[in-house]
Amino acid sequence: MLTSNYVELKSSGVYEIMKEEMFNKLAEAVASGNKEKAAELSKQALDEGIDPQEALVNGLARGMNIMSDKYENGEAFVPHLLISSGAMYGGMEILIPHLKKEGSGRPATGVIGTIEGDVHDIGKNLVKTMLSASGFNMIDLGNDVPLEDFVNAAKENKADLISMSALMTTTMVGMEKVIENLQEEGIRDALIVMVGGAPVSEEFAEKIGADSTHPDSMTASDWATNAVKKLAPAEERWSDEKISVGKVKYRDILAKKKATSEKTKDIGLETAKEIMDEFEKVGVKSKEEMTHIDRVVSSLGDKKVDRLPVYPLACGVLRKFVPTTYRDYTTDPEAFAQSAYLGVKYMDLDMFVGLVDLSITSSDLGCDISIPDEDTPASVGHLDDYEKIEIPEVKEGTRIYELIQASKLAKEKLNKGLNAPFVAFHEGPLLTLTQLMGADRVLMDMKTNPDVVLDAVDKITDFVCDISEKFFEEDACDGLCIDNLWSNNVIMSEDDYWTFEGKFVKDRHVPLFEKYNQPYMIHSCADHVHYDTQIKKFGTGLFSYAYYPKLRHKGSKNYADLIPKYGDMCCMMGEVDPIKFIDHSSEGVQAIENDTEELLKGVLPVLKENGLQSKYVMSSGCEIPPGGPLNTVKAMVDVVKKIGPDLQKETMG
Ligand code: B12
Repeated sequence: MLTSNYVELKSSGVYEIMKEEMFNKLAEAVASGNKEKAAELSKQALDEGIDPQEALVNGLARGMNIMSDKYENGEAFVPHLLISSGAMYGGMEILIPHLKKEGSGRPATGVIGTIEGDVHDIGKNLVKTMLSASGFNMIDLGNDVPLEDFVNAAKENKADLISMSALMTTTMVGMEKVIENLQEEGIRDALIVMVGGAPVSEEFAEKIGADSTHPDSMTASDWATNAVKKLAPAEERWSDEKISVGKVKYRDILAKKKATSEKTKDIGLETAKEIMDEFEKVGVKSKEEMTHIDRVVSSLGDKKVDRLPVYPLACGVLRKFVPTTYRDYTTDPEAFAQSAYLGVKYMDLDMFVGLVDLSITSSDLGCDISIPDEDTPASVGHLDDYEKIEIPEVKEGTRIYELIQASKLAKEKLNKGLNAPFVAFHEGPLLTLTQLMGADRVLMDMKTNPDVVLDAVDKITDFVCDISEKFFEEDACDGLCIDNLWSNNVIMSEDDYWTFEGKFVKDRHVPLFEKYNQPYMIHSCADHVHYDTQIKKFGTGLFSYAYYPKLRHKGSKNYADLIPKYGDMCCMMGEVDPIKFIDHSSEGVQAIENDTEELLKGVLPVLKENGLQSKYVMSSGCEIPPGGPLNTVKAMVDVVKKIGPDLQKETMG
């Protein structure tokens, strides 16, 4: 009966209209993030005889594309995308078994993950969603994925695609190794390799032998969908014969590569040694008019200075002067304090910011942490239930207490030995919560379960306030800087930020700084920061920011925007690209020198035009990669010391 109705309907044209309506409803269910509706409509579509492939592509996936477009235009944010992706998967669960049954062929299979050493997975998850929306069967290996797992998963599943993400310059290199492993195994040509993440450029992708890279998840999935269509059938690509040919094909290339590759050397250690040797020979080159501490304090208050202060955010990388491992830097107060002391001494830095890693507070709240010997610790085992969050006392035995003691030691050493200020550092409430529960989960729960998230932020704000208070009570710092990472347009709207962190900070955290007569200091290395909230509403005294020129059209701001707008109330600190510090060649050093000079020459006149004289700290916008070299860091300091005093006099009189 039903079938005969459809035959009639199909021939009448009404069916086309009905189908179109169904696709619109499916798209709408996904775009509005309604999982139940998406599943219900998918069932209905099947009942009505609509081709599941069409329902997926023209309905569910279209909804996801609508949201992805909105995200790119700044009209939707990551929480919306995550909820829409949940709705899409809800519908897909219903449709997919029928796709297979109806013999629409084996769906293209993709292996996806974030590379070893890297826990950034928000972008990777979006790429996975868009590929799934395009019909790929995605095998998600998660984040911090051991390199061999990509190859093994590709083999096991006779994959058509490998999609790797890296958000850090230090982990990007892992992608090249995966490609080499594929070549070694003879399966490089059996699949397509796509790499991506903020630092990945087209040149880099080409250099490591990937097939492509794309700046966003939508273009990535469009490209991959077309690319897999051009592949030969899987049985052919994955045949023993092809694999043997593949092994031979890449043997010579790999042998050459191995022969020419530099011996693995510790560039941090080498450059530290060079700097120390030079220091022992000549000491600190120039005798300056002001002490570090006077210069920094004067700058914060816009008083007269001999030159602007300079502090590229070199934190963990300074351990190479001791030398000590990253593990010791994070767990042993002596090693931490000595790294700060020797770094400031040998590099003549104007201050030190005590950033250790971003998982200290979540660790004390019960999250499992991995602490590698030579890399930044990361939160790995999240809590399964918000209700389990219990606020510990800030006392001996907690990681944060250890950090307070380490900071106290570093402060004493810097103040007494070098006349330099020590700025302590810890995570803000929302960063603590995302590290504890997982970022995707919290961002999604903000929309689906806001009260639970608000309760958790509320509790954690108490903890964050206790920590700051302890820093002040124990006199463990000259200033305290808070990482308010999530306050930006890449992740959430200014309204959401205000609801889920801003008002807690304003009402409870900022007053504590006022009580101790301390300026509220913020670090956020994200792009498109919500500065009005972060600076105007909080009354912030120092803001350490990164600048992303490529994203200027989307609202990434530099000193020319920031000083006129916020210079009267807040000292800005940025913006030389931290990633550039990794290139220790003479060209790399030259690039840092040029960027520093350009920034200094740009900032000073803008300060002057705005009636200011010194309210800016020359810095790097984010942490200098801890596995990187130190000669580039030194280059930045030396330029400011060399040209800073004359420029200051010329401009300010
Ligand atoms: C959020 C964030 C975090 C969160 C991550 C939470 C999570 N679960 O992902 C947390 C707090 C955990 C974190 C930790 C750290 N971070 Co972080 N972090 C960021 C931040 C602010 C945003 C990243 C993000 O999610 N962007 C939004 C998503 C949607 O964009 P995306 O990832 O770029 O993805 C898009 C595209 O790139 C593309 N894409 C992504 N993958 C792929 C793959 C393929 C194949 C293709 C084609 C395309 C593609 O499509 C996506 C969607 O459109 C960036 C700054 C920035 N703006 O990038 C710093 C940043 C990445 N972090 C940085 C650093 C230094 C760290 C830490 C080392 C800090 C520390 N000292 O502890 C640790 C690293 C720990 C570790 N071992 O990994 C640096 C890295 C610098 C460097 N050396 O290269 C950055 C660049 C900040 C900076 N300016 O310096 N971080």
